[in-house]
Amino acid sequence: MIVAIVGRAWADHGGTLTAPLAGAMRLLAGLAFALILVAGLPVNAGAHAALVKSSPARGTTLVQPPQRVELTFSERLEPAYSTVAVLDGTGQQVDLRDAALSPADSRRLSVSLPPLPAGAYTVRFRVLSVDGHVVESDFPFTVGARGAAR
Ligand SMILES: [Cu+2]
Repeated sequence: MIVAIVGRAWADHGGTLTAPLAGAMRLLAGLAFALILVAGLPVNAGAHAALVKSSPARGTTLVQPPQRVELTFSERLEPAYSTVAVLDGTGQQVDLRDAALSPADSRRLSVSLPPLPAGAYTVRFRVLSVDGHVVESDFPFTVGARGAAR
């Protein structure tokens, strides 16, 4: 049905094309549109746990080192299979290894930090949403030089 609608719209604009070419173009346009719809479906209808908010935010430079990293996801997470770690510039894990979901809201995952020296850090997380899908990603943040003076 969608293909038919797109095909008709295309035909309205491409009235000067010869019939076989117009048919092929109509089919291509329909296919492209259908592909876009299919590709968009998991995003629209899907229940993957997407990261919607973080503290520190992705890519920020902080003057004061953060005391913890907090992640908020779009879906509830399975506590046994959801974790977050903070790594320093050499890949060494520097958090206090107490990553846990918030008891009040299982969409929120956090881990606490010791006083971090200035430098570049990576927050790496791997979470399982209650629909059974794993999402794994990471993002950087930086602690500025004045933070190290504390
Ligand atoms: Cu999912």
